[in-house]
Amino acid sequence: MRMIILGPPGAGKGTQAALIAENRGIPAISTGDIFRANIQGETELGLQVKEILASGGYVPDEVTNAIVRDRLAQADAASGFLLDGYPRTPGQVEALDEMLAEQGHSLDLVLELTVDTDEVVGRLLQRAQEQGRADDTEEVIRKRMDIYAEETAPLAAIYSERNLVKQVDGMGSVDEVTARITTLLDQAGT
Ligand code: B4P
Repeated sequence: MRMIILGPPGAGKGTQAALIAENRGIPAISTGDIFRANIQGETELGLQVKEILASGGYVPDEVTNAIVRDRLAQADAASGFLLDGYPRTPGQVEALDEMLAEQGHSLDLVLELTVDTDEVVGRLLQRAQEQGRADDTEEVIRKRMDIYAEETAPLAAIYSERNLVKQVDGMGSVDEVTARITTLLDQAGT
């Protein structure tokens, strides 16, 4: 199973990706987590992207695509994966298509989590209090939402044309959303 989870910042992508991946026995690959781990480890990549993440901007496609290419080449991703937070731009969609074609594979499903704007802002401000992530301030959240609307929201249309998108209501508790996704994946026979 090769899947993508799409949705605005705070929609629950990372939360649900971890749960689904564990349940289906595939790795959840989060570009955001990879960047944050590199920032924490003060690697060359971490130093390169630290300011970008803190400001809510997107890391350049060539950097992000190279990281995903390396990650998908690892053994645990050979029989399936769930990508969380990637692709985020049309250029990344194209790059992912190329990576999959080189491996002789294609995407099976795109899960799109839909959540009200007020709800996502509330969740991220809550996370700011709990975890103090550098990009969870009100100003940066607003910027991330704007960039998402401009750059990433249109990706759903690209994948819809390929009949890959399944929308899931992301409102409600984590367990309620997980139950909806599980039902959908079971129905899709995955
Ligand atoms: P991400 O790590 O992807 O951050 P995100 O969009 O905020 O989603 P996240 O997964 O963390 O939050 P979630 O919705 O699960 O990206 C961070 C940054 O990295 C980007 O801004 C960009 O700079 C860079 N980046 C990453 N990928 C990139 C790419 N492909 N190209 C370029 N740049 C890239 O959860 C949010 C909060 O809600 C959590 O606290 C969670 O506990 C809570 N929550 C989840 N579900 C809930 C529910 N049902 N009810 C209540 N709370 C819930």
